[in-house]
Amino acid sequence: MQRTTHRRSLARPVAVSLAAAVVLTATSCAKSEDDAAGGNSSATAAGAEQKVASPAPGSKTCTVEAYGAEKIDLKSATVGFSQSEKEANPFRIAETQSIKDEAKKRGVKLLTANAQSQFSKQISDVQDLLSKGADLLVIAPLNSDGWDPVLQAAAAKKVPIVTIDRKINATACKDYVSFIASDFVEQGKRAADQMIEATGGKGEVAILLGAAGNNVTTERTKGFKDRIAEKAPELKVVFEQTGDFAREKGQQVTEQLIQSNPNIKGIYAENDEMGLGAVAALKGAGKKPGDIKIVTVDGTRNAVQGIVDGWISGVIESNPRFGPLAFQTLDTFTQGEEVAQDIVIEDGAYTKDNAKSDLGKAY
Ligand code: GZL
Repeated sequence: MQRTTHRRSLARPVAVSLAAAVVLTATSCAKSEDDAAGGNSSATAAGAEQKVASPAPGSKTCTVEAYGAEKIDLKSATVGFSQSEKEANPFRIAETQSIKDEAKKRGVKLLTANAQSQFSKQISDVQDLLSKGADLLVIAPLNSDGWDPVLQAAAAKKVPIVTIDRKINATACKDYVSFIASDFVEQGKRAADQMIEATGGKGEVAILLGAAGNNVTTERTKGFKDRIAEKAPELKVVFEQTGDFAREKGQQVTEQLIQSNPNIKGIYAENDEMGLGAVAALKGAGKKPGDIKIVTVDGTRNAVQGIVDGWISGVIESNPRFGPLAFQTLDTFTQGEEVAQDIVIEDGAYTKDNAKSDLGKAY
């Protein structure tokens, strides 16, 4: 897998430079729906050593004193993990597994909850984790807004929060300690680079937008459009519609798309599940692999296999393996040391040149 370091640009002055990279071993991958249904056997991507993350340049830091919490021994603490979406999506399966694996490896007691893609349930899930005695929280938010009740409840109990994956609109080192995520704007830019290469930089393309109400959709869209404008002005985005990050909706929207826009040359799917839905729609319409160029984001096993099979041109990874990084951040913080408020997890990419050889690293 090609690994590239991309950074979110942060205007804030760096307080101190922190020890940066965290090198982890990707030791597991998720069973996707197809796998679970007895499709491809999902081998374990053993031993894929990879540099996974660094503090974003310019990131401020946070300490227990600044946050208003107490030093605790992580080993004797209870960590509550709130997952946002139902685990039909391999991204969510791999993300949750990564958290569970790291808690087990560290011997930390873990409580988990899954909001089944319902934001009101995620709010009550987190309240429930607090009532069950969570001393620390790791939250993978479904939405960026609406977190005030949870933030107030956690602050009242002096329970620090680390957010992973999507951003919540709140104050770092006050409402949450650190935000650990991919650089989604860069993912969009890299998807555009792959789309420009696949289409020759000319013609009509469509965007299958992610779900509304979170920064991932906004930033992946911004990165893609900015890059197209910068490098391939003759590539025109003529269609944008949400597929809600879901395979079935991605298929339905693509079925409409190829009826309304028969000249469409490329489809940018803002996650693999929608990209795989698009492949199903093209197959149903009698298209052949490569007739319409598909570029997606996540790095799931079935999407990378789609590159091998010729249906998908490229996949930008969105690394879901937050477990080691989230617990490292909690461990450092609860010992009273400084942690970065903004931590960027590194993402790889798959093309026809490495999809077959790197399939084992997909999740
Ligand atoms: C990205 C994550 C996105 C995945 C989708 O970090 O929030 O949500 O790309 C998932 O697969 O629905």
